[in-house]
Amino acid sequence: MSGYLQELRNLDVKGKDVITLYNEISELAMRECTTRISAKEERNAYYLSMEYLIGRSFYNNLMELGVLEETRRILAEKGVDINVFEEIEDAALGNGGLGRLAACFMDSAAALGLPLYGYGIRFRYGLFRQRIEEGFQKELPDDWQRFGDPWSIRREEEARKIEFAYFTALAVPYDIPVIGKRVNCLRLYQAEGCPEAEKISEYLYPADDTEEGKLLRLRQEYFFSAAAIGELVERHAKLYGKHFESFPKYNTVQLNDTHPVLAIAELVRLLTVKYRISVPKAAEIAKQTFNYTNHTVLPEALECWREELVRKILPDIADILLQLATLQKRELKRTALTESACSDLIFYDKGVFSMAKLAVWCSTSINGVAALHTEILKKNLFATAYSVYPEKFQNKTNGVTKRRWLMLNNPELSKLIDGAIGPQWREARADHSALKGKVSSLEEDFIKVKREKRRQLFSYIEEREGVKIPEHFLVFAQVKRLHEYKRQFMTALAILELYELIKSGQVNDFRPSLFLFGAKSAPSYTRAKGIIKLINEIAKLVNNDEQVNQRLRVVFVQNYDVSYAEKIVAGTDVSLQVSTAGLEASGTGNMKFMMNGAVTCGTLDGANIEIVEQAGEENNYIFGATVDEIARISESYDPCALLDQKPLHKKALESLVDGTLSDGGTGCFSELYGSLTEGASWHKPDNYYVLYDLEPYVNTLLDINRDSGNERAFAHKQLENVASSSFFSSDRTIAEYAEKIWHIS
Ligand code: 26Q
Repeated sequence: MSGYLQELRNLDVKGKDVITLYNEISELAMRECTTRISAKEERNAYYLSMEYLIGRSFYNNLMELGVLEETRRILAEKGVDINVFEEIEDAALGNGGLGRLAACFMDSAAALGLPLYGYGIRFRYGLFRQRIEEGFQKELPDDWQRFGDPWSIRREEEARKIEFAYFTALAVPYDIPVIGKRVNCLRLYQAEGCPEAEKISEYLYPADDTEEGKLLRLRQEYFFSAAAIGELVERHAKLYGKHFESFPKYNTVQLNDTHPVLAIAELVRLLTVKYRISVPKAAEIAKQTFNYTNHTVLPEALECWREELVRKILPDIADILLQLATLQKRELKRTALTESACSDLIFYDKGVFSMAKLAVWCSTSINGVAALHTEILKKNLFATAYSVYPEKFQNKTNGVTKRRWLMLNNPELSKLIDGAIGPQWREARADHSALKGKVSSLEEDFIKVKREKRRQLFSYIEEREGVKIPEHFLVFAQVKRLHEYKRQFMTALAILELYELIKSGQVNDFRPSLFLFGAKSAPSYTRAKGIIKLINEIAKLVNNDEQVNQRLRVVFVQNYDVSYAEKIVAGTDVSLQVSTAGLEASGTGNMKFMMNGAVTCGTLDGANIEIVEQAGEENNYIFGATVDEIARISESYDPCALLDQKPLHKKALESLVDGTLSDGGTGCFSELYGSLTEGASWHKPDNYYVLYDLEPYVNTLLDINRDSGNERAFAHKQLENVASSSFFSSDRTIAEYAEKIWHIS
């Protein structure tokens, strides 16, 4: 890196604007990376993902190259504050958890020196930029390349043709180096050639867990899956001739949810059509090549494609899928399975392909993303498949990269850890659990770090949102995509109740608390947008009430993204993870908060269960119905009866429709009201058990508020969480994938 530092020292900064400087420095660093991109190994793992929520590359890459501090110093000498680059770029080529996980995984594999190659789409526009106007979400295009894109290299010479009915798209790779012990490559394809082609990589799908815009989405899925598989097949033919039986020996492919499942059909298509291998043999090769990760059990997120639709734009793929379906049926006939078991397993039925079922049938390994989630897959979603091939099922509890989510975003806490146990914990795979024995002696120092991170967060919020929060406020944060199952609505109702309790004097010694929200809603998800408006109206009510606002505040930040998250997780005291039990596959925000020393206030769902296993229930706040309890009561649950018994709930909910809060004449608050009391054609009233868990939620928030009064004892709990968070490093997760699924080293 001495070349980079020398050139940086020589760099003339005079008269250059931030964007020019950003591009020039990034290019200097890039020169170092590209010369270090590692050659492929004999056996490689490939990660196919529709989404990569990378965030900002600049600081992260300089850190990974080991030159961040030196760059900061050299720039300071030239009169440039390195923080000025924070106004630039935040590549949001993903919606939420699934996309951010892919980015963490790429980082960890490089850090561990493992040959993992990512494939995806280089969307022209990422996830929309969000503005809040009059309390409502407004979506603006995210032109993330407007400052340039110095972190990727266009590889025109490696472009591939992807055939669709009526047109051919050119898939042009853009390679993004992923820096660690080795330099791996994330390859994103851009679609070019004709206007229809260009459309394919124009927009990231802004739907999280919902179905819409089918044709384009199908094109996107096939586009990058086919480009990636085409490349692997061609490379194999070059290196090993036409001996495709050995393909799985050299290639293992991880399907990040069902979005890239057409890769299975494409592999079979190439092997049968181009290399004249029989369908059963090709299917066998596919089965040994692919692995599938499931990220959600919500029925509306399980992708199905009508044959007719597939045929319209991908006729050859439709044929291959039908041949595979025939093969699967024949295969099942030869077993002793009952008819109902067989019909549970078949991926093609009544003219519809189920991508999850195809993935389950055609994969060596199937995994969930937290222990509870994997159990639910085995017991419910894929119960029949589990009874037939139990050996396919594995759990791989998610993780997050400690480089971005601790070392980079929280250097203050990282230094505290260095001081206590030495800096070895920073190495890939190393852990910091030695901190556990030292927690009691670190409380005072930790309180100072938290105070500083909170101050930084508040000053950033003031800059971005124009609201000032007094420094002593305790921070409760719920930041994640907006979805009914995540129950931001329940937090909103809980705040209304706390407001009432404080205002009426029923609760007196309430420590000043801020409820901080950040969330994007899918543009077409009307109810979720209503919840955003509701939170903003509650913020207005509470923050303007002089009687209460010295003890309670509510802020909804605009355009929550990776860079905002880096600041929020560091400055937060209490992490709100309150999904309906059984519905949050894992959660990874919960892990980032834990690593930065927030206690979890949450339900027994997803990875929360493992968080309290690691850090102790006494250091966290668990409440609410469990999966079993919900299963027991679901038939008899009557939210209206409950409302009649609970005047506090009734009052909170009534304020949506009694004139206390205004939805600007849109009717969205009475729609929200109705979702709890009446339901709709597609679900029961209070489908997510908001009212069921509300009372224990409010009580838990009051407990936390009381406990936080003992600052030392509360800091102790927070530090126990930091000390127990090593398990949630994605280095651990990736080491498990490498050993148990990919068999790479
Ligand atoms: C499906 C069909 C049609 C259109 C879109 C979709 C679609 C899009 C995005 C389905 C699912 C997603 C994203 C899912 C997701 O982000 N899941 C999250 O994955 C995280 C990483 O494993 C988990 O931590 C979260 O619990 C899970 O919600």
